[in-house]
Amino acid sequence: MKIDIVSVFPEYFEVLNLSLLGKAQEKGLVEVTAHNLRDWTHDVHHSVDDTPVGGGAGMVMKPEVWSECLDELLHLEPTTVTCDSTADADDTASADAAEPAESATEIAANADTVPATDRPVLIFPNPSAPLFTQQDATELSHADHLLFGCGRYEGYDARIPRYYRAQGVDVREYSIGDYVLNGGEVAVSVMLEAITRLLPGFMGNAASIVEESYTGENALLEHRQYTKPADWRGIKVPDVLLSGDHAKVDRFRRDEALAKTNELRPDLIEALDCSKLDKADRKTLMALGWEVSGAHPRQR
Ligand code: 6GU
Repeated sequence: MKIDIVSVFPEYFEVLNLSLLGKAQEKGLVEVTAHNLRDWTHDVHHSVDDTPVGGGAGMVMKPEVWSECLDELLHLEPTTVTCDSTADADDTASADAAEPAESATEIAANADTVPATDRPVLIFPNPSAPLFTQQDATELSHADHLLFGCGRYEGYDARIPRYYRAQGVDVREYSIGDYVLNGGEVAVSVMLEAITRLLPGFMGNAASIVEESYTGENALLEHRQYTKPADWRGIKVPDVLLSGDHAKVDRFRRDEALAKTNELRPDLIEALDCSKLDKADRKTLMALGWEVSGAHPRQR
């Protein structure tokens, strides 16, 4: 997998040479290059941002600098988009009012499909975008080329993702959570770690991925884990885990995962597919106050 990152702080990504991702680079599983956006500027100040059109606080990253950079990294020739630029281009109040809905659809285009392996995926971290999930990480782990564009300041010109989408690039915008960061760098390192650890050969133990939280169709929070000693400072490991009865251990862990998810993330219980629950799952969920006769569990 080839990974390009564009940022005004490329040094930030030296952290990626450490630990498992560093090893994966040595093994040739991934090739990460961090570029400095300012290398594509032509003015003496190497400026990458400008004041927001329409007024307001902060600065917005300029489309021209980004496009020179992205065209080069994506091997695209500059063109002019003629297709549906009308939604953005005129001054009438009605068209302006219609515009947010349109951009929302464009952002929601994230949700669509598995990336074609031969097509680069261009990813912009954006606190006002859909949340990045384990499913996105899994999808993106199948791509051959990821290109991350880190915005700073108040963000980047909204025409940048639109333009590249119009060029046929698989463009995605993601937020990593409901809080505000100063820029996309931290978000990119979070997404990259989630994506690259799924690459075949990245982790020693592939089974440990399968059993993780948020993985698979019926995602639950993971059960608690213990190691030896069986009694530590007066706190005992649950007896059943010492029993050697694998079926009982599995059931205990599954019930604990259901109970923990019920307590901390009931939204994940509501998303379960009831047809994939076994009899014991249903019994446990019913005891926790869920109705399990429909397509998805419902709180009683
Ligand atoms: Cl992707 N970017 C920034 N700047 N802040 C965020 C974020 C992204 N996700 C959550 N907060």
